[in-house]
Order: sequence, then C-alpha cells, then structure tokens
Amino acid sequence: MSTEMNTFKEQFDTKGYFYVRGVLSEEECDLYTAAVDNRLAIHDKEDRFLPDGPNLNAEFWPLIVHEQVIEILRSVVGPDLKYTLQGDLHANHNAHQWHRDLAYKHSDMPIAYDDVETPFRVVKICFYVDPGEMAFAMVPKSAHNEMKNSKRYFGIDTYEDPYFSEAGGDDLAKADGVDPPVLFCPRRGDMAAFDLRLLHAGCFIDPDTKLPCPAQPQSKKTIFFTYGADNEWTRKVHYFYRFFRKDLLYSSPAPELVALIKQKGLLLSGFDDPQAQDPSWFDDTFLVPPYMDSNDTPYGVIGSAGWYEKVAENFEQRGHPLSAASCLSRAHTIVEEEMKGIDTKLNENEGSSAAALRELKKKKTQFKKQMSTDLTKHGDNCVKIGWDDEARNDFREAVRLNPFNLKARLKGLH
Ligand SMILES: O=C(O)CCC(=O)C(=O)O
Repeated sequence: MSTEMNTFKEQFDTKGYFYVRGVLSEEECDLYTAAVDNRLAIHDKEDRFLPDGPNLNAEFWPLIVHEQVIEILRSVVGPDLKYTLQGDLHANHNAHQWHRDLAYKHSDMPIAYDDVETPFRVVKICFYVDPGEMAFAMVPKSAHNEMKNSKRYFGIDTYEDPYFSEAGGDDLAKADGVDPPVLFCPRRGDMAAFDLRLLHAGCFIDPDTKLPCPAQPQSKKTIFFTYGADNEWTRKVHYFYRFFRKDLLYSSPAPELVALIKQKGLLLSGFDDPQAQDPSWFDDTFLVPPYMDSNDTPYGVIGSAGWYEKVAENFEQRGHPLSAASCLSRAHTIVEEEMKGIDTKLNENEGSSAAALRELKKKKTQFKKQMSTDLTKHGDNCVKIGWDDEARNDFREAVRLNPFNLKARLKGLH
C-alpha cells in the first residue's frame, strides 16, 4: 500500500473522513457536469437532486467503477469493498445543517458505533465535478462518538454554529469528545469521502472571513455514491435505500449495471435477498424522514422543510403527484413550526439578531405561499389523474397533515 493510501486509511479510521485532490480530469468534470445538468434539467441555478440518478443513467456508470477511486476505497475499507447502490445527483444543493446520513432512532449515538464483531465500514464519496465555491464541513470523530451533546449539532446550521463563529469552539468540541469542525474546500475534480455516520454539511464560505455564511450555490454539481465492506451492515445500508426509503424511490438496478459491478467485484453478497425487504427492523432502528415525528428530534435536519420539498419534487418528476402532495404538506407543517419558533424569538426581542430573524421570517412566509400554490397544483393533479384506493389514502393523509384549503377537494372522495 502506498504512503498516500496509508494516510487515507489512517485518517478514515481515526477521524471518519478523508479527501483526494484531482481524482477526476478536467474532461471528466466537463462531461459529468453536462450530464448532471441534462439529467436534472438545469437551465440556470435550480436547486435539484435525484436519488438513484447515477444508477438509472448509464453515462454515470464509469464513475461507479472508477478504477483509481475503487483502488483507494479498497485500501481504506478493505479488499471486500462493495457498491451499496446508493447514488445521487445534486445540482446547486447545499445541505447546510449538520446531519448524519444514517442515524439511530432511539438515542444520539451513531448506529453500530461500537459493533466490533461486524464493524460498520461504510463510506460515502462525493465527486465535485463543479464545487461552485462551496465547502464541505465535517466534525472529525463524530462517527465513533456517542455525542451526549448532539443537540448542539443536529439541525444546527453551519452558519450559526458556535464551533465556527465563537472563540472557544475548540473547547466546546473537546467537551463533546470530538475535534473541532473542519472545512474541506474542494477544487474541480476533487473527492470527499466520509463515514456514513459522520456529522457533516455542505456550506458556502465567505471569502473574507473564511467561515460558513448563507448563500445559494450558483453552479455547484456533485455526485454521491456509497460503498462498504461485504458485511451485514453494508447489506443493511443497501436494503435501506433500495427497499425501505420509499421516499427516495430507488428501483431495482438494470441487469447491465448489475453485470458491470459484478464484473468489477463490487456486487454485494445477498444483494437480491427478498427476506431483506421486511421493513420492521429498519423502521425500529433507523431514523428516516417520513416516519419521523417531532419526538424523534434532535435530528431535525433530516426532516427539514427543504428536504420534503426536494423529495416532493422527486416524486413529481417520476409521476407520483400524490406522494408529492403528502411531502409538501409535511414540509408546510415544519415551516409552520419553525415560524412559531421565530415569532417567539422575535417577541423576546433579541436585540441585534432581530433583523436577521425578521429576514428569515419573510423568507419563510414566501416559502409558505409558494408551498400553498404547489400543493394546490398537486391537488389538482390528483383530481386529474383519477383515484385508486392507495391514492385516496395518500391524499387524505396529505390533507390531514396540511391545513390548506384542500378539504373542498376531498368531497369528491366520499
Ligand atoms: O450539500 C452538500 O454538499 C452536502 C450534501 C449532503 O450532506 C448529503 O447529501 O448528505
């Protein structure tokens, strides 16, 4: 193993992440930027993402089996590296609140953080085909740490995080048993790799302060994939995305893709096991957006309004307006809750931060209006496409969750 590979492995084992500069050429970046734009119908600066996107479109398959990357990942995870089939395309997307991609439902600890018999060795990679002035923020060691104070992180915006913005951030981190957050500032063609349980976020970096600050990405294009050792945890991650995360709409992979990953030695054993489709274990164990209720927080970010809005778009793109309506309604409820919190803060008249809060409130109000319009549109679609029982229930649920004027539309259902 080369010294460089040793460093990647050591960094991953101790801190939970590593990054590789210049793993893609300029030509590859051009090619994949155009492919993301094309697949996500990006004409300007739209914020979109598409789970399963790289699997569904063969032009991304060379990235899944990229030789140099696979060699690096094998050196880090082990020779039994497999592709989980989790993959997604992001355009101008910026998940700027701290979150884990896999979290345990019943406590703050990261899933399987202490399983030594079957170690959790699952790594997610991100190709920056266009970084668009964005950075990737990570909390080193958070993948292995029970994080008793995780409420300080989950759902906390990197822009407001005292770890970045206040003197003494180092001490805060030390008290939590992690290292202070780090910012990786990618260049075109770079790759970030991180343990699926690591606290992380995407964020814009203020060129003057060099700290995260709010801004909408202008050109960012990223492509994500997840790999893992050929063991039970990796299988669970695979099943989780393929069979359990209904909101992400993963489909069974094309036989040609299965043949390719098999040929490259990346096909997970037990990959097609129908037994694994039973969702109860997943439901009981993992924290996921559609099954989350407010008591399950502090993982608030996972169920953020923006997330539901994106998921709704995803459903819409694939011709599921009813599920889209349900997601939008959930997004609306979350916005309402957030707005109540903002009102409370405004009432408390928090001095200089009041202006910022007011600005936020304005933004949320606009968002709410937009959501109302969207939901009405989805409601109309529902009526247009006709109803089956599942669709009726879905829409009923959307209406139950949502206070918009959709009740009138329900009349047609009885
Ligand atoms: O917005 C980003 O760059 C990070 C995306 C991310 O954290 C995720 O997809 O889990």
